[in-house]
Amino acid sequence: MIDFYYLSGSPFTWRVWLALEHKALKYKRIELSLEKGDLKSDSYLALNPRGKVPVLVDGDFSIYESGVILEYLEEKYPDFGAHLFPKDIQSRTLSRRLINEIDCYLWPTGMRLLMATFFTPKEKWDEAKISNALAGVLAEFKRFDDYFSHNIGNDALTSVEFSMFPIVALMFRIEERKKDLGFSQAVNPELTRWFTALSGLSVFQLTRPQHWS
Ligand SMILES: N[C@@H](CCC(=O)N[C@@H](CS)C(=O)NCC(=O)O)C(=O)O
Repeated sequence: MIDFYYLSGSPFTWRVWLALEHKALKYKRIELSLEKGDLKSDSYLALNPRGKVPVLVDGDFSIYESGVILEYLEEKYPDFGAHLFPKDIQSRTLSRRLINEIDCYLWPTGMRLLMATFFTPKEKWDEAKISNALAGVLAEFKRFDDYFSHNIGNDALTSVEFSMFPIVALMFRIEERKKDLGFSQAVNPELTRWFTALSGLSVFQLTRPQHWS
């Protein structure tokens, strides 16, 4: 049995949940709470000394870092459910590059925008800081124009979609809270088309953070 340590709303845990579902694996989802300090408890730090989610425990093997977890699931369970990476070596390598770009470049810009909005009380919002963070997010998303234009977003789900979707969802969620953010007007319409198409699929609906509804 696989134990999957999860935090609602975390894009890195969301991608692993999507992958577990996509591969139709049996797993137990263990929900952690930041407020209760679950991530910094001794027992959790023994699984991940960085005190971050996600962690996957598969029998006697425990692993953290979501991108590596996706690779592990694909290699350990090649014949379960659907594949998480394309078979062809060039497509697979390009997928890994995209995931690296998401983690190293896109996510840090998204995190800055989250910090300036979601994690700052409304009365302390600094509009200059927010628009600066938004500019960073938009510049990064622009680099993925080609991806959004060529990904039809329904029958070729891979780890790239599972890594990108939670971040895009978070950006739209910020805009729900700050209606004049201007994210949806500024991004490539192909991104919105892609997001709408994926949002309609059952795997994304099933895994949507419960506290978001
Ligand atoms: N590179 C890590 C990032 C994990 C990460 O940053 N997780 C965040 C949630 S999105 C976390 O656990 N934050 C809690 C903390 O830092 O205390 C991965 O891909 O798993």
